Amino acid sequence: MLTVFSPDHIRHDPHVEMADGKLVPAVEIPRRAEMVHFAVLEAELGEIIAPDPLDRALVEQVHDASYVQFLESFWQRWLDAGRDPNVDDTFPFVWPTPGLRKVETRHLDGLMGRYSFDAGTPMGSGTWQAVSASAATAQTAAIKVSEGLPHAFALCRPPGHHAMPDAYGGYCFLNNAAIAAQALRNGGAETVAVLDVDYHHGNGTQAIFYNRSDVFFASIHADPMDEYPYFLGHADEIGAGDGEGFNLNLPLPIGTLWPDYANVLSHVLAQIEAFKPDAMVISLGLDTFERDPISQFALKNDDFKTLGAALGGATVPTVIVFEGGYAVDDLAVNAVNTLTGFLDGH
Ligand code: OKP
Ligand code: ZN
Repeated sequence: MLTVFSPDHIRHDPHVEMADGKLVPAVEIPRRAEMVHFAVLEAELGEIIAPDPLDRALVEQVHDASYVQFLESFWQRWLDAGRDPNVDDTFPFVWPTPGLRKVETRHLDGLMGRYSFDAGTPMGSGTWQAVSASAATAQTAAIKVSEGLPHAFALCRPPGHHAMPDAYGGYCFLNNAAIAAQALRNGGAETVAVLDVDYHHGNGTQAIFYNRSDVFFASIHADPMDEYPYFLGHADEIGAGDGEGFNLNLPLPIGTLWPDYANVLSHVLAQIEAFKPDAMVISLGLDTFERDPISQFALKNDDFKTLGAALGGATVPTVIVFEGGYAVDDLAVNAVNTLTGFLDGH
């Protein structure tokens, strides 16, 4: 399997994040991608290439141009505002929640709130370089699949599935999976299915495609009544307008083990097959693992082989996009198990 990877991910190097109501050591760290990169090399899964430059017009098909501009210009604005140039991590703290206005303020604190939805997502001096490389990774993998490859692995970091049309959050800035799906559409696929198997609901991907019937979004995740992102990902969200019936959420309880997960997965895969997509994007989070430090499902190392084989059973051109997974010492084995399982099933 072709892997697309950029070493520029290290430019996003957070040290702390907001969790459990206080600042704690960051978990979305460069070592995550390094572990998966090393594993793909060791397992000799195939060629590893660097991404082509990011296509801004493609990004603006799934994100607001003003939001992308904010991300790109953030660090210069931080410096222009006279703020500490040596700080590793910056955080928003005020948001235009319903009833307040999404004003494009002159003040940076207003702008940071305008373009984010949580305080759990540190941004620093090199974040844009890493984020644009991550999005370019998804774009390049999708173009390779459009050009005829049966599958490709976009080793993205930072992840993307929480990123909204105009807001960052959940360690995500640009929505890599949505960019891959849109690139597949532009490359000739009339219909694309996005299957999100990250432990957390992919609220950003859902929001981006919620009113569209050309992209079917399906997600299996921890019940948002009990887990981040709380305010999206519930089972009654089925799409709207033209998109009604093209959004499927399968929330599962905390503690879910592989047998229950597998049942729901085969149901979702049948729904996707009925949609008859021309291409597929898999948002691959490895945080369903039993020892993930921020998650509470209980898949074991070997379960990822079975997961991969089930995902590979859908013989449609597929882009696999790396999302979450924070048990860094197990990321290598879980990634390789999933990818080799996928190849066996394909
Ligand atoms: C990103 B991805 C844990 C705080 C959790 C947000 C989690 C974002 C997950 N106490 N903060 O979907 O893996
Ligand atoms: Zn996750």
